[in-house]
Amino acid sequence: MADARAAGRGVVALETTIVAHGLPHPVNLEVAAACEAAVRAAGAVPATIAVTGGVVRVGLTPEELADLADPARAVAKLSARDLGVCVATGGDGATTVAGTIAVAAALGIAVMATGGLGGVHRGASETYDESADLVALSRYPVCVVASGVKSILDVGATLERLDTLGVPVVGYRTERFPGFYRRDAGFALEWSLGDAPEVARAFATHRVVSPTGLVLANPIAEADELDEGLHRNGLVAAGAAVAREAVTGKAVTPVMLAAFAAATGGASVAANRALVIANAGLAGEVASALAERR
Ligand code: PSU
Ligand code: MN
Repeated sequence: MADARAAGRGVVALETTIVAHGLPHPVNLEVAAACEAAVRAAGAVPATIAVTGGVVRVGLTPEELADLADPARAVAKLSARDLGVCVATGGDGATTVAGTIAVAAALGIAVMATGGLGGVHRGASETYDESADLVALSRYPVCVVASGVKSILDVGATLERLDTLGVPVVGYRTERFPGFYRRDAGFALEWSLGDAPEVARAFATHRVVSPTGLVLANPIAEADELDEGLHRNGLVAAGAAVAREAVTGKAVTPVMLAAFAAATGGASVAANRALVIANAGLAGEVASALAERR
């Protein structure tokens, strides 16, 4: 990564919770490699982040990535608050968006890519379940490219929280907030930008006037969208799985994603794969545009 900087190239942080906990094996490993390739194709350098043997790693070898992707390893899911203890105890773990941008910010990496952000869960007024991704975005000055928030969430409440937290939400070539597996979650956006240099300009100014990150909302390509009926079935199945398995905390999102995949015959996995690779490519373009400004 230091080499990339010296060469004036942009760097994109990539998370690993989607690899270890979000996608089934072996698609997860293939997607991790494809995301790195998409960043490189955009002229930037991928920095896939995880903790292995108590060391925060920025950039993983193919063997290390394969290890993280191996379901038998069942590595920890690391949010920003977990990093210190995981390192101190010599543990292994995959970083969420929150964990990844905490590390990225510490190293001066300005851009990251994910699939769908975490957010406010349905029923959060009872459970208080709101992803730490939101608070992390309010703390770390990183531009996060995502296809909106996961559609299993309370999207409206999540957008309200991002407003409160001072995190700008900007559509990429869209004025509608994306719905993860679908292009439109049913909410209008105030801001939309049309290319990576424009995003880089916006984020460069934002960083001067605000301590927060920025969400660049990139909708899934039309050809990759999940069928509307399948999406509805997936939502019902995901909600039912959480109730049936009585999961709480970190386990909620992985259980919902797995139930969604089962209910859609794997179609949600194909959509997730397509959108996260596209987001990595766009993040690479934004990182390259930011590097060009320096
Ligand atoms: N995007 C995906 N799949 C995922 C995630 C994002 O397409 O699995 C992960 C990210 O790491 C995100 C996490 O930070 O899900 C959210 O988990 P939680 O709701 O527990 O905060
Ligand atoms: Mn949660």
